[in-house]
Amino acid sequence: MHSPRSWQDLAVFGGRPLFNEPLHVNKPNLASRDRLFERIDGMLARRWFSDGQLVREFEQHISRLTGVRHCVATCNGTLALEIAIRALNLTGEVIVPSFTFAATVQALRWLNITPVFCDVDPETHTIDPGHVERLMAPRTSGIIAVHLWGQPCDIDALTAIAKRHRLALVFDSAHALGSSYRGRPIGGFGTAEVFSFHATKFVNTAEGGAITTDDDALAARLRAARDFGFDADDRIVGVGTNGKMSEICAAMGLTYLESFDELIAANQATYAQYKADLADIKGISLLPLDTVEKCNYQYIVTVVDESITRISRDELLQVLQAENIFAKRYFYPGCHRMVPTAPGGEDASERLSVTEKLARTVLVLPGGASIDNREVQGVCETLRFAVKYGTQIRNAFANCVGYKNVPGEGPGRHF
Ligand code: T4K
Repeated sequence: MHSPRSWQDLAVFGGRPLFNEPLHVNKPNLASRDRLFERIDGMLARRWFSDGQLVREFEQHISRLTGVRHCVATCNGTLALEIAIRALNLTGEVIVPSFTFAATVQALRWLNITPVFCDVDPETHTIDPGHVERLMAPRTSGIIAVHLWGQPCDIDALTAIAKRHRLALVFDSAHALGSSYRGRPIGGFGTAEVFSFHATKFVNTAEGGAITTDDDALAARLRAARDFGFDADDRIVGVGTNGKMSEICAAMGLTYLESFDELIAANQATYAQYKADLADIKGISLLPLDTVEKCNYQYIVTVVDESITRISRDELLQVLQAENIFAKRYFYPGCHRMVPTAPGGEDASERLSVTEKLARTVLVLPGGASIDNREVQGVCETLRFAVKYGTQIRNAFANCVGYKNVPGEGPGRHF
């Protein structure tokens, strides 16, 4: 790793990149290979590859961790959302934040349900309960709230609204395994909660998901729906799909769960180092996390204030990418820009003003347990340097002087 001497040395202007290998957001961390291979050996010996002993063990572990009676593991988080939405008979319109990963909204659209876009809180980036209340309409059948970046929503307010309007309340908890709300683990709130165990999550099954709930009847419907509609007696009891988790995925998940505390501690150390290293960069603020509640610290979320940095989030992203630092502008440009005709998409600048602003300013940096101190330092030094020479870099971009355009994520990739 080397540092540029002048802004013209930045890789975006043709200099040597700071990192030889790409530094990704949430590169998968690693748990014990030996334990994983032991489990895979057992699986091979049993000749049982899908929805078997390891999946049941994984479900029990998640149930214990989240303090709920039922965990229904699935092949990914998006399918888990779809199964939950269908099992809850959601129809018509569902209120959902626009500032979320595409999956939350696409799951609704896949089922021909209209997403009604809600704004988020500027401090926590989670759904604004006051706006939820204002969006209630005769066709509203439910609310899907997202514990974004692992931070719990205002669960009390949302629960009260859902109760008052007799609506299903589903939490998309894809980011929030290991987080807590008022001392209770995320997983046991609302009608159901949905997790993702994608490779980029700190507990991962390569691809995987789960639904947690304390509702026995709902759990039975979810289990049947994930298995072509078959119940435990092999009778078709409803519409179903194939959403089962494979044994090899459960083997991975169980192995990561064994390192749960260490992985969170490593994530927290990464977050702490970013906090220290970013502190003196004016205009780039790290999203503060609740220090009383538990959190998994998986996402390193910053907000760029261009009026201070004099260089925009997108320009910073170009500088970083050229250095092989693949930061991300989650969740640009906001899901409402994907479905402009859905209610809430029109007049977006007024109705979804916080979402619009966050979509323009949020920059997620490489984090997690597999990034080391030196790499964090390199990311922060690059940002510090780019902000220091923000005006020059911006002018050079405008004049296209020696500017090497970086083929990165095209606009719209993240909705
Ligand atoms: N709800 C919410 C709120 C979610 O954020 C998500 C998923 C879901 C629901 C749905 O859950 P799943 O159906 O995915 O289980 C990523 C993830 O693919 C996605 O799971 C996640 N949210 C989202 C926030 O991020 P992308 O579009 O950023 O691209 P991806 O997965 O190709 O790469 C992400 C980064 O990780 C890159 O920087 C490359 C790196 N990477 C990726 C993989 C797969 C690795 O280093 N190794 C890998 O194996 O979506």
